[in-house]
Amino acid sequence: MAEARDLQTPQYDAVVIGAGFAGLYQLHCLQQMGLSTTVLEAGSNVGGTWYWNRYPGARTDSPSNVYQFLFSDELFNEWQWSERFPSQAETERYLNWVADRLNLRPNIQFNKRVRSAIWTAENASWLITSEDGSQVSARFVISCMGPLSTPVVPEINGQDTFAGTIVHTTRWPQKDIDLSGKQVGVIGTGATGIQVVQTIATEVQSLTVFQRTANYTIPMKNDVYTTAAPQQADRSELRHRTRETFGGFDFDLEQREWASVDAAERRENMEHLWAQGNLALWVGSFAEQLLEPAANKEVSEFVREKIRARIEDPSLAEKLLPTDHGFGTHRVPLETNYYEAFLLDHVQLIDTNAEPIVRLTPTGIETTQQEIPLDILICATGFDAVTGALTNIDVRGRDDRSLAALWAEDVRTAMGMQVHGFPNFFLTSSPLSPAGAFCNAPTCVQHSVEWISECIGYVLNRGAAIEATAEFEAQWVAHHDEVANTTLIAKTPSWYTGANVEGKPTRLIGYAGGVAAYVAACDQVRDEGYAGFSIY
Ligand code: NA7
Repeated sequence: MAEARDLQTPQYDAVVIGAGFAGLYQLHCLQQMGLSTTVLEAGSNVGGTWYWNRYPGARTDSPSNVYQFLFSDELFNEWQWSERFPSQAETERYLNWVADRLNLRPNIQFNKRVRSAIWTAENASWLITSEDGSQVSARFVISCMGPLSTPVVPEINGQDTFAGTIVHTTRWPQKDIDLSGKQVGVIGTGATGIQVVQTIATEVQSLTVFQRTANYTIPMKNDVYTTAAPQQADRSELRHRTRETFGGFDFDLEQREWASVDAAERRENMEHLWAQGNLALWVGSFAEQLLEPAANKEVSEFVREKIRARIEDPSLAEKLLPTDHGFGTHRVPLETNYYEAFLLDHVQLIDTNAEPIVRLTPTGIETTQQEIPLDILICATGFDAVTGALTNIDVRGRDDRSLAALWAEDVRTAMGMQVHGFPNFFLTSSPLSPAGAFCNAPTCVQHSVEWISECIGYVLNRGAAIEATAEFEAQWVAHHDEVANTTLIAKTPSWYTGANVEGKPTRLIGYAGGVAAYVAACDQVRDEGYAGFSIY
């Protein structure tokens, strides 16, 4: 039911939800435009993903040259990264520095977890209520809550009886958890679980890793930069370049056709990309790898061979080698000494398919074959990706329609920018855009924020509201599906397809046509006076 608006409710031109990469830049743009704007942030500081994910070993899998803001020469030139793949702490420091440098803090309200956002047609504005009962109203709302912010926490029998600590990686406490000498379990071997395992293995007394699906990985080549090294590159050229590629990085897909290159040369190419120590083998190689079974098989076998070479014990290798999906159909994590962790005597790997978890007991965890004493259970079990942050909020658009109810049936957006029926409500890192899943996040976030800001600027004196039409949304969904269905990713269950959350509708969550094609489509809509959107 709609919450009543108090006459004292502070009114803004715009409310931004979230103060991570997207929210900070969105606030900056709206401030520059002279719009009264407030940011509501659930955390006690800025940083978003890099505020919440402070688990051991958290770092970017994107290189710092592109994992940063590229809209400002000052920010680009004044910040010095210390590593090619910065840690959580450094990335969080960077975002705090940006917030100060751009004087954003006065317009950010912390410890405000939004509970509902209700559209009121009479005054064409949104009423936003936070968990603490406080309210603000605004003409425009921009959701900047990040694609991976709502954790999926497994329900394990007996968990209330467990005397130790259970923690999800994205809720790692600020004061840290002392793991030294502890008996630790980790559930999950995605990008997060891999970072945790490789980082804590030598510190803990015992480590038990519960793996449901083995992943393909690439060894991270993480250079340390000296303080003397300036940012290498022309900022505006890098900004331009990242928007012209498939994945929002500074490298792009191979231009040649897979079948036109002979096997020996393809092998050489894979070795070359492998040696880069980044995600280029995944989203900087032949497109056919993600589209055609034969090409995918070749690269999958190549990566398995690389992993196999590091594990002498054949039974361990068998467990750690992915065989039930193809390379790149799940997010490919970068790793550092991950496989070597399992060679330590106090580290054991449990395949939960062969040996399922039965229950937690006061002192540990019981599988079908053994009882394992535990002090701490770390859940690296992922997220209700891309939609979860919004469906956890009661968002009510025109005619009291509920976004959560709509998306429980069918996840639809108009180019990821809006949802039909939700006027003046904009999305970033959203479903059916590349930003949610298939993009180096800052590239897409900056593009979305700029598009949204321009759109708001356009609407300001032309009408009270802008809303994607049902026809345009249907067109985009059809185009999205057509592209998605050519990929092997859409045919493989993962968080990319919504398969990791029970009951979630199945649709490839990210736009698979590539960042360059997406940016061109958005530009075209803008250039045609926001064709596909109605202003009223
Ligand atoms: P992911 O990639 O969703 O990985 C979650 C992992 O947890 C994955 O291995 C899951 O296995 C596993 N999982 C989830 N629930 C269970 C239960 N109940 N039992 C056993 N194993 C389970 O999340 P991450 O946090 O690692 O990475 C998310 C993104 O963050 C990543 O893509 C980067 O962009 C950064 P499954 O594969 O479902 O069998």
